[in-house]
Formats: sequence, C-alpha cells, structure tokens
Amino acid sequence: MEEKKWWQKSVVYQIYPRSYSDSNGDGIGDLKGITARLPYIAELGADVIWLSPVYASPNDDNGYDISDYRAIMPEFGTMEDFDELLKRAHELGLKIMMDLVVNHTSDEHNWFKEAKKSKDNPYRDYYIWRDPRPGMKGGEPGAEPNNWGSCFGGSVWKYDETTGQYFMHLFSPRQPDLNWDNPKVRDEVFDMMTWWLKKGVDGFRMDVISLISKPAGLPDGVPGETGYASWADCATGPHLHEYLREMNDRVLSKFDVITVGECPGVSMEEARNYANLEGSELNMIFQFDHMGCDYADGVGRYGLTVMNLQNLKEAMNKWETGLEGYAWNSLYWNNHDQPRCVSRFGNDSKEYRELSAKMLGTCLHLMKGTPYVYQGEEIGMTNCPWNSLDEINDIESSNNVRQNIEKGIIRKEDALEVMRRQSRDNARTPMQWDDSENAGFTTGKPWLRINPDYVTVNAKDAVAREDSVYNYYKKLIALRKKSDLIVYGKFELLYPDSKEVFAYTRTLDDKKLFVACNFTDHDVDIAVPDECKNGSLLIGNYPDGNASGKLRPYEAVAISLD
Ligand code: TEU
Ligand code: CA
Repeated sequence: MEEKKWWQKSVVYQIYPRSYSDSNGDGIGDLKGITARLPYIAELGADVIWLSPVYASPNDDNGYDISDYRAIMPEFGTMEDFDELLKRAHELGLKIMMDLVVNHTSDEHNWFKEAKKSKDNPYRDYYIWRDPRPGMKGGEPGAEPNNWGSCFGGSVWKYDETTGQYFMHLFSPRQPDLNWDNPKVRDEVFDMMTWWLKKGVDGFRMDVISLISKPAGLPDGVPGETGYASWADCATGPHLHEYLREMNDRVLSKFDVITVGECPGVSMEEARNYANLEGSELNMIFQFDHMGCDYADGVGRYGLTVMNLQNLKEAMNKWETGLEGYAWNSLYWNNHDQPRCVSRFGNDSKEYRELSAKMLGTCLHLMKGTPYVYQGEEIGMTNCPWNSLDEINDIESSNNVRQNIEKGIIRKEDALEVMRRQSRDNARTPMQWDDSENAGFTTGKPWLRINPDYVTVNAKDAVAREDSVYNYYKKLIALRKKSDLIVYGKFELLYPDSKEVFAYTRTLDDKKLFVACNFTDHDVDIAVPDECKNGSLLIGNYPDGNASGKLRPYEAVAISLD
C-alpha cells in the first residue's frame, strides 16, 4: 500500500472564473461571484477548488497570459476579494489550488517589456531569442529559427524589428516563452510560488509544465501527430526533471500542498518520473492520451472527431495499470480546454443526457486516482449549438480551424460542426445556475453565449431534484471518502475488446468492486464475474438497480464485495 496522502482521497472542482458567477453585472464572472457559490461546491463534497488564472492579464488567452503574478485581474476583483475567497473557502473546509502559468508570461509583463528594449537588457535572457536562419532576412517566410508549430497555429517564432531577433511563443505571439535555463527566471518563479503559499493557498495546477525545458540548439522537429511540432519536440526537455526537483526542494517540500502538472506530450512511462511516489517532483499529472481518443487520423483535434470507446479504454487502462506502484494518477473527462464530456463521450439528447452523464461519472470516479470535476459537469452541461463562427471567442479553435481549412485538412462547410464538437468555448459558456434570464450567471450581457439548454439544465433544478446528475455526483464523491477500496484498490480492465462496455474491477486485499458502464443507446449483455455475483449494488444510475446480467442504455453499475 502506498503511503497515504490527503490529496489521494480528494476530489477537485475546477472553476473557470470568467464563466462561473458574475457579482457586479458586467457580464464577466468574478471572485465575489465565486465566494457566493462556495456553499454549493462544499455541498457537492469537493475538497479542493482549482482556480483557473485570476492574475492580472490582458486576456489574449483569457488569463493564461499573465502580466503580473502578484496582482488580481481587475475584471475579477481585488486582492482583498481574493483574500476573502480564500478565507471563506477554508472556513468551509475547501482548499484552493492556484493555476501556475510559468512556461510563458504575457507580452505585457514588465519582464518582457524590458527584454524587448535591447539585446543587452538585464531581462533579455528571461525569454528565448534567436537570430533569423543564417543567410535570411528577419521577418521573411522561412527565416524562423526552426520549424516548430504553435499550438495556436502558425510558427512559434515572432520577429522583433527593434532588436532584429525572433522570440519564441509556443502559444500566442502575446505569450512569450520564459527561458527556464536562466537561473534568475527560476528564482523569480520560486519566489512567487512561495509568496502565494505563504498567503495560504493550498497548491498549484501547473500549466504545460512539461514544455518548460527546451532541447539544446532548438533543432527542427517533425510535427507530432497532433500537428503541434512544439509538443512532440519540446515535452520533457533535457533539464525538465532537474527543474521540477529544484522547485520541489526550494518550494513545494516546505508546504503541505497538492500539485498537478498539465503534461502534453508526456508518456505514461515518463509520468512515472513526474508523479513518482517518493514525492520528489509533483503529486500527479494530467495526461492527454485519452483526449485524443476521438481524433481523426492525421487531422488531430480540429476535425470531425468521432468517439471511439476502444481508444478511450486503451488509454485509461494504460495509465491505470502503468502507474500502479510507481506514481499517482489524475482522473478527468473535461476541463476549460476540452468539450463537455456528456456531448463528447456520452449522449446529450433529451432522453439520455442525465443517464449518460451519471454513467460517465461512475466510470471515472470509481477508477484509481484523484478525480477532477469541471464546473457544470456535475449538472450535465452540454456542448453549445453554435450558430456561427463569429460567436467563438477561443483563440485556439479559431486559429486551428482556420489553419486546417487553409491546409485543406477540413472543408470550410464543416467548420461550424468542428466547433460544435471541439471548440474550447464549449466548456466556457457561462455556468447555468437557474432558469432565469442569462441562467442566473449575470444581470448584464454575458461575455460569451449562454447555452440555450439552461432552461432545463441548471444548478437550481439539479440541487433540488433527488435523481439529478448533481445528487448522483454527490453520492459518488461521498463513496470515495469512505472507501480505501475505491482510493487504493488495484485497477484491472475487463472485456478489453468490447466496443460498447467499459468494465473493470478494483481489488484491495479481499475486497473487490466490479464496475460496468454501457456507452451505447442499446442493451448489451455483460456477465458479472463469478467472484462478484453475490456482491451488493454499491451504486447504479437506473432507479431499480440491476440484477439482469445485461446493461440497459448508458447503464452503469458498481457491485461491491467489500
Ligand atoms: O493548455 C495547453 C494546451 O495546449 C491546451 O490548449 C490544450 O491542451 C489543447 O486545447 C488540447 O487540444 C494550457 C491551458 O490549459 C490552456 O487554457 C492555455 O491556452 C494554454 O496552456 C496556454 O497557456
Ligand atoms: Ca463581474
């Protein structure tokens, strides 16, 4: 049995502040709005709140472009509002995990304003500058120092006329990458982290932390299957583990914190180092293998994706079994960057939305690892039926869809359907609190379209209705709290070849749990393993339980021999 840690039994609730709750009628969510909703989150049973960035930012990437790490974005409120949020959360037994975005800053950060003044500015080497390719003129197509592609389309290099060099940006040109090989940058980051931890925050989610150490010489790469050369060529660079261990030694080890690294481009084998059980780096990481389960070959995310359960099972099984005994796992279906899971992996029709949302919750929350619930997932919120590309705010999906059309990877007439399936904005439509105007999110004009299904899909209805997704998630979360079998039991996949059912067992000593989830809209025969036949139904998403040996549409059952 691994040494037990509190964050292994925790459930984390993620808030995207811009879209959670607006307290002052400007159509933008804010800290006071979150504070007012803390009892709702505590009632769900979550232990930790992951706050997407609330720091000062010009919002080129909605807060993931930070211009001052020790100030609050004015649209979200003041540092006093933050202190009040932290205090109230702690009073309710909720911990706060901040979003640490230190692979890059905003181009409005003072460090970058200084760096771009001249080549010999003291802050120049806080960022990654290179000359144009030899023999080429800066700014000319092909003069970029290498061929890496930005996650937001185009090259990762932007030419700066003033100093005649390019600077690197794996994301938008307004998010220049920090140079982690510069010890002054590491000092700045570690000081800032300590400053927040001394304020009393309880941990960090670390944005694209796998990309912070760039390969020496920045060689040309072969664009990865995602089309983002930077992921394939940048993840887990030469000094990555050295920097994470330094961060752990100098900061994290001095506090009792929860940490999760967002790790695009990291394999399960490599994750054993990032999230090793000795605790020398991070507690856990977010993997991306299962997020590619519906990608069309050669197209990556921004195409007409189609759910493939076998890919999903294969990815989850690899991580559940591969980390066993080496590292701790995180569990998530969605977040602020991903489509809504009930639309993507379930069925958001009127008939099956709630049933499949509960099935997905059962499937995830009874696996081994720390589960993450994204705002609105607990009430079965769905992807938005976008009417036009003009409604889309998201820089990533807008740029990638446009780039894929230009490259002929997708047809122009498919662009809207691609957005309906994959735009990050599907996760960013305002939280649906009730059936009043603007779903109770704001009294003003919402910054992004509100999903029209808020009239029936909203928290007020969900909290009040015993058979709602919210009250089912509440039961799932409560089960975890009182079961070492759910937290520590060994995972084993069953029926790997089934295209319809995701089934597995969890085993701890003589205790066993059998979980079976039907991902289809029709009955499927599924044999309960002999050793579970005389178990008892721990939880199921049909009101009358299940003893029939088959699973009804989107049925989930958990049978316990505890
Ligand atoms: O995400 C990393 C990233 O590449 C995401 O855009 C996501 O993995 C992608 O959508 C998968 O297709 C982090 C933040 O979560 C994201 O919101 C930021 O835009 C990005 O980094 C830059 O900070
Ligand atoms: Ca507001």
